[in-house]
Amino acid sequence: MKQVLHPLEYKYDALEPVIDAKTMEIHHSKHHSTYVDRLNEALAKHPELKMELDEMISNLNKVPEDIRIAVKNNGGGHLNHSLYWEIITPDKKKREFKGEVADAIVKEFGSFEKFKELMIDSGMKRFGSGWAWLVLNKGKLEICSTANQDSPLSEGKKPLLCIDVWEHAYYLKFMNKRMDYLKEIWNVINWKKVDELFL
Ligand code: MN3
Repeated sequence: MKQVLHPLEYKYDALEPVIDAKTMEIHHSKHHSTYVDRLNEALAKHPELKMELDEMISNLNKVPEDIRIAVKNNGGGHLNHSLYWEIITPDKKKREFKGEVADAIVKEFGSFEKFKELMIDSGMKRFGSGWAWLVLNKGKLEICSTANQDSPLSEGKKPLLCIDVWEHAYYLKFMNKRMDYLKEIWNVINWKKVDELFL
């Protein structure tokens, strides 16, 4: 099934000053767009495949071997970025840390501050490119990280929140300071969306 790059629900400069407009523009219109194009090139080789993308990423062994790596990398890239754009927002009302997921986070990790610390640590420890995640693993909240464009779905985990730690996500503004990006992104997290995914 042909995949589509959806436009963002906000303008490229809407997350300034936390994430700069140029980073957003290149990240979405070039990086994300390339994942979608490469994914479609791979899927075109198997028009008989009727699985949804998340189903494919959750069951990579069911994807034809000749396109499996392409689907893992580019399909993962498409899914991961689609979630990333949704869990950040310019809407201040949606940025409030509240809801059932907030209660569950405090219960699981002790406090919001402690949770952030663990997420930042997860992003900092990812060597090279990848993602830091808050996921549900068999109903339990868990922090983890993946390499490249790997998705927690491939490990049977449900993604709730993701932070892109590829350099392309932060380098123009934060340069080599991944830590500063990981500290600032909390100002634009869409907790309303994370709560919806949790429920
Ligand atoms: Mn990215």
